Amino acid sequence: MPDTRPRLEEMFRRMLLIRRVEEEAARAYSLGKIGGFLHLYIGQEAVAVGAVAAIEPTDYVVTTYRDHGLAIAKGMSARACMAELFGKETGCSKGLGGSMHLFDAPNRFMGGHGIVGAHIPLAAGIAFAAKYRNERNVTLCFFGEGAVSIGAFHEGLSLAALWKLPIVFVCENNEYAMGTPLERSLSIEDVSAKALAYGMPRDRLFVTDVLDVERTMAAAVARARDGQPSLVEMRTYRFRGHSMSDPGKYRTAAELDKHKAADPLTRARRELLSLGRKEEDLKAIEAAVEEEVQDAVRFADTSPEPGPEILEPTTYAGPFAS
Ligand SMILES: Cc1ncc(C[n+]2csc(CCOP(=O)(O)OP(=O)(O)O)c2C)c(N)n1
Repeated sequence: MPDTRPRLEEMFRRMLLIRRVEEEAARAYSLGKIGGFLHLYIGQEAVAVGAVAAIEPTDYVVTTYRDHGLAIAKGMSARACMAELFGKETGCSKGLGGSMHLFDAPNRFMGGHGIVGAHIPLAAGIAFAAKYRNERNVTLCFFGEGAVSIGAFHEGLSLAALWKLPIVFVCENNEYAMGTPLERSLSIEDVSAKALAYGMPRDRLFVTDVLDVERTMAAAVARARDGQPSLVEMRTYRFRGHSMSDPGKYRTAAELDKHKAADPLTRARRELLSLGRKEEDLKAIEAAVEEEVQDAVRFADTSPEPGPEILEPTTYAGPFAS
């Protein structure tokens, strides 16, 4: 049996980094340092970290406005993420995109998209380009269960199946689309069944263990690399409201507590202890993550805002007259 401890330890670190970035973002938002919308990923970290562990750095990720976790999992620094949330020039999108429009081309993180479902055909296009150029890259496309009733979802899956595109569609089913529970927006509870209409392989996981996410995704990624797209449903749960303006009154405290008790982040910590990692080793990881997050907040806070000089180069392709 391979030793899973180093892998799980790194996944724990990444999940914790995302969790702490999100918690600090919530704090900064309430202090008025972040404007606009802020959709937190707290509770869903295992999906991003497990899925990205199953791909190569040259593979692509595309997602929704709930994008901080996947951006960081794909390699964006906490600094670049936090500075973008603060609207600063040092952010990944020079402070012009904000929370919903994180973008990191060098790490092949292709957004951050605000219109529900609209990025699904874009992701199919990225996968088409990779196939057309004979690259072996796979695209992972993430969306919520609220997107699967949108026409663009069906257009994207239909063409991906027809053209055998190297893509995995990942539905992060967190049980609510804003305040609308699953059973009031979908006629079937098993989202993965939508793949049947396109003759596409499907898989479904109730996410409790980040290593299970990696295994499930690894199988789908291997298929995608051979030109067989899949639909994978990750049943997960968000611990916060839809966005910062949502107090989440449509669900009970008991429901929330039940899901928090099954938090994949605390499970990974427990698992590491049971595999023989020492409490002080985990505390050292936690301290290092804390330093990284506090550094990101300081960096974001002290960075300058973008000035008018970036308008032209960010609006038009060069060359520019001096
Ligand atoms: C086409 C479109 N319709 C409505 C909205 C407003 N809206 C933003 S998020 C959201 C809910 C989406 O829920 P889901 O797809 O389950 O993703 P989650 O937010 O749970 O991650 C809606 C209706 C939008 N952004 N785009």
